[in-house]
Amino acid sequence: MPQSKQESLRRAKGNETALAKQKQLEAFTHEPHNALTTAGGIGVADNHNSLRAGPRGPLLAEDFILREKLVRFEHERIPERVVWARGAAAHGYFECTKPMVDSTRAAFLQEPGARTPVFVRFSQLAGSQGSADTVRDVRGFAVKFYTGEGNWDLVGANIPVFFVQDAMKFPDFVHALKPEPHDGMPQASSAHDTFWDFTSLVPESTHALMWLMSDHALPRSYRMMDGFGVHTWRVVNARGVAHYVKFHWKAKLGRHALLTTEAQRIAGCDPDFLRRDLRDAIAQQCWPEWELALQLVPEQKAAAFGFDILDPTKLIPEELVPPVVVGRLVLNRNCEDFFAECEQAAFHPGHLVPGIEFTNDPLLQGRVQSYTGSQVARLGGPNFGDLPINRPVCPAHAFHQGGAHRMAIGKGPVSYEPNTLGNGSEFRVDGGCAGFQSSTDAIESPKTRRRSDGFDDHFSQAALFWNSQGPAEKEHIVSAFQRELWRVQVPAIRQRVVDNLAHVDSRLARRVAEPLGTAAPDAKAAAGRAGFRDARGKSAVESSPALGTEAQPARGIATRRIAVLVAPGVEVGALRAIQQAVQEAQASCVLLADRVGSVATANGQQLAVDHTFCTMPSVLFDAVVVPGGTASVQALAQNGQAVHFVLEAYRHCKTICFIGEGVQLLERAGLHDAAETPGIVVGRNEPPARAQLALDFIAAVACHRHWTRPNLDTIAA
Ligand code: HDE
Repeated sequence: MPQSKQESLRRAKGNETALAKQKQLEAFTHEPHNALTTAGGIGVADNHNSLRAGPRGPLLAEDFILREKLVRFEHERIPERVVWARGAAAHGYFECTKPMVDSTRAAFLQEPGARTPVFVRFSQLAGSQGSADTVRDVRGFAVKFYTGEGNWDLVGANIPVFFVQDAMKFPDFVHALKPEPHDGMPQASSAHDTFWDFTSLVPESTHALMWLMSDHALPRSYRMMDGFGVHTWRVVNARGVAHYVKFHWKAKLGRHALLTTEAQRIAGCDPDFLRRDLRDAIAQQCWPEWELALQLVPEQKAAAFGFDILDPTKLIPEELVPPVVVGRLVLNRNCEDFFAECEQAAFHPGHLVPGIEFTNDPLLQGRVQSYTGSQVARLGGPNFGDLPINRPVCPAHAFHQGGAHRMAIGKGPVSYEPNTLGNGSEFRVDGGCAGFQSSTDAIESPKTRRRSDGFDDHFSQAALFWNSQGPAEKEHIVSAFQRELWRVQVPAIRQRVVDNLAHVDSRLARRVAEPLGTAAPDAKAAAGRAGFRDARGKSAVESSPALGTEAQPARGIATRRIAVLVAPGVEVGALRAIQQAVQEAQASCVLLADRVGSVATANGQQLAVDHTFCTMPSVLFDAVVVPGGTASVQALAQNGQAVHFVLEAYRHCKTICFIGEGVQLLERAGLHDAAETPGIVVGRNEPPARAQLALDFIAAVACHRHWTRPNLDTIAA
């Protein structure tokens, strides 16, 4: 194919985001022209000038068109969610792949191939709606299944455990996490005194804190994180046989994380990084996908674990109960109206379908009480279930009546049950499988505010988590604790955190303590803790690879973004081979120069430039290519931003490919010995070497990061 044609193809395909945006705009502009009206449909003759008494006179009170416009404008905002306020959402479907007849009578899990529409909202726990996406935080993972038996909401998170065991402590936890009330700071951050004050006094939070300080709290993409139902739920089959169950979402693209410094810089240069990533991937038809896997535990076997299965600060190691994949979740449609869909979506752990039930987890039971109140406050009344995004796909016949913003228009005089006037009673008295029925558990216990003894061990699973991390992940955890605690002003709080960590691992506690100016923790405190113990006190699991991110197999490079640094005189031979390989692998190359437009290649053709180094720094990319061409490389070497780009990508352990003379940029950056370093791919421009170079590059990018790079702390970036 001639180069110019290739180039125009690349231009057309390369900037897929712009293309998707353009398509969207075209769709709007092709809609039939609608004349402007008021909300009541009255035509607006002039939308530029208010009605006034003479050209210089006061505005007239009779201008109902102006009044309507201003009143609607004043009321555009609704309260944001108390927690998980910042989010992004998409539509898709859930497909059952394994019939679960033996475990649950939920209709959507009976037939392989059966599809259920879903709406998924990802979110940040701590930040306000206008905060940045990439802060260190737990991510919400809320899925609304619009099943034929009504809506089921699985309102989970990207970590499998929570910070508190009892609903009574949730408001305290959130108050401690959110900005301090006297000065409203800090936004979207746990690095402050009140958070660590509270959590250091509540040791049950230790396990979740380990997750929060780990790579799981800085996902590279919503598409590259797992999800969890967190609580133990219960599934019940048609014969009434129940199993405890933990729900897991397993990301098809694997679990991948950002580095702290990278995430902080992205928060400044693209605060919408995660929501943009989700939207772009769906627009490009690289549909995000997860497997739904269930850990099923027969009720009578739960006692053997050595911890209470109702405790939401505990997980069930996959080594003890392997998850069974029962279906897949695919997101294939972006929201069209962020407010009407993402903001008005009202999730509720109490939206259950027959065959799925609560357990007595005291955090879960509190949630069931709380969510409706939240939705009423946020959405302005009890009729939020009638909003298009919340409506079930099956018919709903409740005898509710009235209330603010009633959307359904009732028929006839009957809004009560039983009745004879409205065609009889709708509710099911037959005990058949159509309606929701709670299992008939016998409850006979004295009232108490005591938790069960199985809730007492706060450290064994935190130790299991620590033992399951790879070397780089452990370093990230140590550094995250240090960074958070450096922001804590009161030394006694720092000391308490360190002392608690000694119960997890004495080396971890010592490492965290070193640069904090606190006393070393008591080494004896952590003695004997490794993994957790079963009911007989024996150590059951020492380490569990499923809890880390490092040990996963590489899963291709689909949707990864690769920066190509160019300047006039760039040699494009081998670059074309890489671009083609990248495109075939469903990833994309973005060409960056010191200005947008185009640059002349070494053979005199024009090469389109997508962005500048200045507006799109290296943190927004997964890997970098520096093509050859003497003049191009010399120009890049003179450009501080280009040199910094390479240094920063190196520091963040990303794959960097230097072609031909491009390698001089490596030397200019002071990385003389780097050619032998993991993830640095150096190749020649000549045709025989090109195909291999492209293959080596793709394989290196698929590793996500090359954590074993030496002396990273000496890199000036
Ligand atoms: Fe929530 N939670 N929560 N929660 N939660 C809300 O509902 C609450 C808990 C979670 O994308 C609120 O509409 C209490 C655990 C997610 O719209 C609110 C308790 C987990 C979302 C509320 C919990 C969650 C919410 C805020 C303790 C991890 C966002 C506004 C008893 C599994 C869903 C709203 C979305 C939303 C209360 C515990 C996850 C305030 C009282 C544990 C992902 O009602």
